[in-house]
Parts: sequence; C-alpha cells; structure tokens
Amino acid sequence: MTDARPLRVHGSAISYFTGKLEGYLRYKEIPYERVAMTPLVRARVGGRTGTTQMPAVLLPDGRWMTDTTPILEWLETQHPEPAVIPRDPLQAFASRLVEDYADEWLWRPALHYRWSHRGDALLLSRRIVDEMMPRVPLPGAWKRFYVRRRQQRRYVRGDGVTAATRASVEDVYLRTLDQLEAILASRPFLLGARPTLADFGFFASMFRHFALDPTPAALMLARAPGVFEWVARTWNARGSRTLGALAAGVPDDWSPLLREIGGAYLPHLCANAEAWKARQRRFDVRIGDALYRALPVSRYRVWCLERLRAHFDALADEPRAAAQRLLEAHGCWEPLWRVERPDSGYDAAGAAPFARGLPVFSA
Ligand SMILES: N[C@@H](CCC(=O)N[C@@H](CS)C(=O)NCC(=O)O)C(=O)O
Repeated sequence: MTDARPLRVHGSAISYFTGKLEGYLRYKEIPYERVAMTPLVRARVGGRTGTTQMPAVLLPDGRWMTDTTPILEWLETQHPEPAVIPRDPLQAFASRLVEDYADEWLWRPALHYRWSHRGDALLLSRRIVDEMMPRVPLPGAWKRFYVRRRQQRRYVRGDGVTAATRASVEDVYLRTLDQLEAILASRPFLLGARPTLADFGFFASMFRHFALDPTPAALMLARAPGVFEWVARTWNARGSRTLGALAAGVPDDWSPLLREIGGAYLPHLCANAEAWKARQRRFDVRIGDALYRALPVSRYRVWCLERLRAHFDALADEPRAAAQRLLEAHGCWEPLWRVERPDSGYDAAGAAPFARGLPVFSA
C-alpha cells in the first residue's frame, strides 16, 4: 500500500475491537484517524459495510473494511514487516486460534464487568454519550440511561449472564489474568520479544475494558500487575523499535490457554454451530459448571469455526501433524471437528474484510 494518507477508523475510544485495531496500527506505524461513531456516522457506515459494528475502516482509495480478524490479515499483506503472524506455520496456527478465542470468549466477561457494576456503568455510559451522542437532542441523563439499558439487555442478560452464571463469567477473567501473568513473567509478549496476533487478540478486552474500567482494572492491578504492564507495553510498541526474537514452537506456558479453548470455547462454538444448522435463534450450553441459557445464535461464530478449520487444513504435512498433536494434547482436536459441515454460508467468495459485514450477535 503506497498511499500514505491515514486510514479512517470509525469507532470509539472505549470500544473493545476499535482498541484491538488501534494497538495493531500503532505497532505497525500505519497512520490512522479515529472517527467517532455518532448516529449519523453509524448510518453512513451501515450503508457502506452492511453492519454498524465498530471498527469500520475507510481506506484512502474509498474501500471499506470490517471485522478486525480479516482486517489484520489483509493489512499484513500490505505491510509485511514486522510480521505479526509468525513465520513458523505451527506458531501462526496457534496464534490464530488464540486470537479468535480471545476476541470472542472474553467479550462476555468484559461486557459483564462494564455493565453489571453500577459505578462502571455510570462512568462508561457517560463516556459513550459524550463521545458518540453529544448532539442527540435529549437530556444527558436519559441518553445515559438508554445506553446502560441497551447494553445490559443485549450483552449481559441477553448473553446469558445471570445470578447462576455470574461467578463463572468472572472466573473466565480472573483465570485469564493468572494465565497471562504466568506467561508474561518470562517474556515481554505472549510469544517473545515482540507482539503477534495472540497479543492483539487479548489486547481487545484487556485494554479498552479490563485495564480501563474501574472494577476489572482494580482486580488487574492487584492480581496481575504484569498484565497491566503488558497492556501499556503493547500500546507503546512500535515495529521500528520493538524488535527481537520469538520463542521456538508453542511454549509450554500456553497450555492453560489451549486447555481453556478445548474445554470451553470450542464446545461453545460447536453448540452455536449445531443451533445454526437447526435454524434456532437461541441455544443453551453447559460450560463447566455454568448452564448458559438462551444465548443468541451467531452466524459469525459459525464462520469463526470454519475459518479455524480452514487454517488447519491449509498447513503443510509436517506442521499439520504437529498442530494435530498440540490440539489433541489440550482437548481441542475433537471439538474442532465435532460439528459436521457447519456451513455458515458467509463469505464463500473470500472477500473479507471487504465483504458485506456480519454482526457477531445475529443469526
Ligand atoms: N468481529 C468484529 C466485532 C466487532 C464488534 O462486535 N464491535 C462492537 C464494539 S467493540 C460493536 O460494534 N457492537 C455493536 C453494537 O453494540 O451496536 C471485529 O472483530 O471487528
């Protein structure tokens, strides 16, 4: 990409996936401007991309992109150095798996902490209204109340967080802090001396939610100061100076993350994919000791499962055998293939991130 004009990143200063993309763009030293998603901007973005999800990126040549996972993948082809997708095919596959897991599985705890805790909800609804709805001609208190109610209904109660599941949802966050803290005790980033896809996957929740929202930030400071430091390190990383080697292979200290993927995330993707095939709108799933009820079926997450399989299938013989051993050792192999033909029907032409966007929470 030779055009040096900045990308226009339509999103928000408090958004999970906008933060993920910004961390990546800063590391890659790709110039961008953030454009607040006011209702007018939102309507325009929706018309151009098919979804009002953020971030939505407008390229200098007039093309629009949505969905951070294929956006990063495409930007890597335009700005190959320094690569955030490891050159080693096994590491690349494992990084993609961890990116997808971190993107999707930490969403629920991130939204729960933000909207279930009153102090966090009051603060964040103010920030959202001030940034994105300043000119909506209604009293500020009404706008903030509307935002809190919408987010609680959609992303807390609507995503299965109840008195019965709340402790399990919070445990996902606390366990992740412990897992990352252990890894970061021996390396600056998850795979070595510079960030990779796995770092940017976790950066989504860890930066704009967990490190900045008061309740989870206090927990992070007390329990995992190494993670807090990594959040700042990732935000401050630059390809031109954050250099150095990656570890060899997939480090042993990734095992707890991989077991979580096999025991929780992939079974959840499978239940969602079965429900999609059965044309349900909602589904129940038991993960560990939590029974999540009436979760919205997500076509996007059927596509996530398909994409992980496609990345596996694309490996050459030797790394494919190594990836299979890794997946088997962590309980990921069986659930990766459990559902026969998930068939999301999304993006058959392989146009993502330039395809019509697909909202996460919608069948
Ligand atoms: N898979 C998408 C997810 C984007 C997403 O879910 N963004 C959230 C904000 S961080 C959003 O826009 N939600 C829509 C809404 O709340 O209306 C990505 O990676 O960009």
